[in-house]
Amino acid sequence: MSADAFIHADDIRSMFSSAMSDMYRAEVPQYGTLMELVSDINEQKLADDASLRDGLVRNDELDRIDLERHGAIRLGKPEELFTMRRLFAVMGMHPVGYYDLSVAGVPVHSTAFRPIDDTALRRNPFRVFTSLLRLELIEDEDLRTKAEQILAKRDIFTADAIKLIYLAEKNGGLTRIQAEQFVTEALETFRWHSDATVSLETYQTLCEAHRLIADVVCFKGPHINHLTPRTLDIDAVQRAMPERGISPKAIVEGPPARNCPILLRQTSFKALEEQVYFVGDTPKGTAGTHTARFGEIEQRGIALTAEGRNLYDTLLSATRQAVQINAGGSNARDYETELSERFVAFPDDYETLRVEKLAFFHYSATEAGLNAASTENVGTSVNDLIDRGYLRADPIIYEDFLPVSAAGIFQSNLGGDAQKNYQEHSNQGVFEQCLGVTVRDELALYAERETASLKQALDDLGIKKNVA
Ligand code: OOG
Ligand code: NI
Repeated sequence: MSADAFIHADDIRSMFSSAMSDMYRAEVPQYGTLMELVSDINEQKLADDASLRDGLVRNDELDRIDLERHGAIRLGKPEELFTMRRLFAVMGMHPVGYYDLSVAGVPVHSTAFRPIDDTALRRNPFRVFTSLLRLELIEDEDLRTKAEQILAKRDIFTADAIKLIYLAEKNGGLTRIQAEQFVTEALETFRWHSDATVSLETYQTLCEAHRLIADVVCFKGPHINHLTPRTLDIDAVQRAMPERGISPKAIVEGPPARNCPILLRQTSFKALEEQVYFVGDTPKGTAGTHTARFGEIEQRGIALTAEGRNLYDTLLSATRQAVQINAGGSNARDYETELSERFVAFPDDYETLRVEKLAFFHYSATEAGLNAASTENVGTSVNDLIDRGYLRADPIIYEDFLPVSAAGIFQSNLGGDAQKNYQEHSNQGVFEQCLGVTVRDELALYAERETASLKQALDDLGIKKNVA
């Protein structure tokens, strides 16, 4: 079969992300309400802020805003992660970054499956934050063995999904008909199942060890637990949520509101208490409930260099040490004030972020630059070319996640007394063994994109310069 009979992986990802969104909208009605709110506020923001709109158009980002979302799943065993990696690869999504959440009392480690190159990100940046349960963190040995036995019995992929993954790997792609079938089969893995695989009693015992453990172990598959649209104004959405019957968590995770948004700001809300039938004495099972699925929104800003990220981490941890949010969130305003005050130390204009190498930029030659370069030697200094308006630097958007924010999202949705401290920490090596490959380093990916854009821009201006 010739390669051109294959549908592009980016198109399979778009089909999948849209099918997932439809499924989640049907399963979790508040997700639909949230999507409408986000879309209304994005429209308003674009109408009010011409420079934001121009920037998005220039970066080819405007069209992707409405498509844009991320989801999250939690897996139970190494083979699941291994096959999930192969399933996402069919859609051009690859593991980027390693997140250790055990430090925040959540017994998982994670990666984000996402597209990697500029073109793929522009087409559809759909990502899935994927966590693997760390059973070794269950202290009670009997309970750990029991959880392992329960998980050993389940198979989260359909036989046809596995066949199509093999086919895509063997042939180097899927035809449209195969891709459609693949999307249908893959979706089955992410669906909610109201029949638990265990009794109510086992569920409760696992919940006592950690609610997250119960969420992963007791069900037939890794139900998608949220789908997050990207908003252009998270504070406006947070304020408007109660009017539409949604009550968000007390604080927005991540950096404070700024003129130049950095990294990622997120907030979430509890969406649903599910009816669950536990294995029991009646044919239908013992009825009970489980809260698994929630809603989340996010606002994305510029990706930071290692230096910028260090500054972010330092300021955030100082804030968190100064103000600890209490259970009811009644001191949320104190936290926000502290956060804004600390972040005064983080430059808030793009030119300073660029010159101080705190953030990543996409370079391009301007019309004026191309005109000048056709008649004169424009020089080789990047800063000089920027000052003369011959080169433009636009923010590269952060495509990844933040471990402290992720822990906050996990905790607010697990509820109550889930906070625990685990002795064991980060274990990227074991995670990668389960995955079957090493994860990509997100900072290296941003740096490559910046360097490639600068090289292209300088080439366009007729400048041969080693920018490596
Ligand atoms: C994942 C929580 C993390 C984010 O956006 O940081 C996350 C989960 O609850 O499974 O989705
Ligand atoms: Ni999320």
